[in-house]
Amino acid sequence: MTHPTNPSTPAARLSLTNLPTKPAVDPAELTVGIVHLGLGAFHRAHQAVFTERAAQLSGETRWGISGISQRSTTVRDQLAPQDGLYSVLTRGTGETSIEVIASIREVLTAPEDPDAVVTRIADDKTAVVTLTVTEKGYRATSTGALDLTDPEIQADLTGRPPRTVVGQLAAGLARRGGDPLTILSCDNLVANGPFLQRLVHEYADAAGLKGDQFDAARFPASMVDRIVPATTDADRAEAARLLGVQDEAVVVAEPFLQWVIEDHFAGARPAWETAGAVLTADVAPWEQAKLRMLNATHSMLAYLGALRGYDTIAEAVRDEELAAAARALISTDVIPTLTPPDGLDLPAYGESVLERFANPALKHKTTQVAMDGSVKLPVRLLGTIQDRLRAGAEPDSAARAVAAWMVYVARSETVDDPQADRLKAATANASSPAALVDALLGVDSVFPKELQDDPALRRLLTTHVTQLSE
Ligand code: CS2
Repeated sequence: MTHPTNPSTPAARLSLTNLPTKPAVDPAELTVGIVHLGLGAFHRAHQAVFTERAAQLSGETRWGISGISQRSTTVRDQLAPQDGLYSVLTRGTGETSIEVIASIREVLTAPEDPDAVVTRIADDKTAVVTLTVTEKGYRATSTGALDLTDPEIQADLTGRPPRTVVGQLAAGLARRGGDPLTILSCDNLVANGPFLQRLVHEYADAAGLKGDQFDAARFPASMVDRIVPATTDADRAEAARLLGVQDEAVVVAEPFLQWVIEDHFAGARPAWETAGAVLTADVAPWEQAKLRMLNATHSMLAYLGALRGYDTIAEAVRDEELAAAARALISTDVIPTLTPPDGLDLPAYGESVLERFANPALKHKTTQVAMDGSVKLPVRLLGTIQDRLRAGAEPDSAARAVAAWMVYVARSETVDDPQADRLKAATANASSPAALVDALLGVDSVFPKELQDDPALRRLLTTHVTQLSE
């Protein structure tokens, strides 16, 4: 281990030859059996950790991960000089801990090497592809069909080496000759497995790709949970202090870690249950509870918090009025729409979520959670609103969350959202609360017709937008 003698000398980088603490598995023994699309911080703090623990506990060495960065070369540039090694800095109410993770054994950058990505997916030794590509990475319409108007989808369909996730998966399946593949979505979407299956099949139809591999592939659903804020310079400095070497790829996470996976695999899989994952026949109740309680209140606190000038979610949830708004959303609007999964006490779950948000050691920015609202709201809030309206109830709290998004979109100079241009164009001339509600409710790639036409929802939104604009 090398320690810098002078603060201006950069510390040596974490790598196989510069390992301050031994990872739980010997990286030299691991071979690639998993391809992961979307090598962001979340994957590194979640599935990669479960996979490493499962390898350690089961003794299996075939589940190293080939991680694919979908857009920039940043993560590759961070991980490649470190032989794929990085650390997870766990920040809870107690002491911060750090652990080096070795399960990522290869890093590819899709734009630079699109064919290598397809080859990896097609490889006989790859049994599972996992994905964290965020809501917008799926390129679906609001009704869950493949968006054939998307320019990247159109470009992939011309036959270039694919750049979209759906194109990569379809090309990989078409080229594959070995055992059938399991494709496991780990994004915050409703029924993420079947959702992805439909997109891949629609893409294959449009591209004229066929073969047994498409029918034999399995797309289990899964619910993932861990709060992973963007890494800051302060986190990198703390990791360097704790490790004694520089880790450019460190990720920060809360102690909480959960994965519920539908037990619906085409072939072999890592023994993730040994690492605490729950394999079950039905993920839907878990996923609904998590999306509608955790992610919905997260988004609500992000918008209401940002409007009040709070920098982090922890600050927002410490504001009594905002905490009360989140509690009202959970108890009045969300819980009545849920079927509790096995043994889950929903009110207690709701409280535990707010407690996690309040973790002061996590500097999770309201603006980070506020991103991509046009694709998050439908999943997190609009289903709840629809269910409550159908039951004859007035979803006042959920409408407040949507109204907060509307005011946030109108007030922000630039909106970080795949539909930013559309949203900004819609709101450009909205000079009153009612006009703002009309303008955004009219965006049919966000709101289904049933909600656009609902007078009660329009009224609730207008009341809240008026209050929030004052
Ligand atoms: C957050 C999620 O950024 C967001 O929109 O709501 O990333 C959230 O932190 C995770 O889903 C927690 O599991």
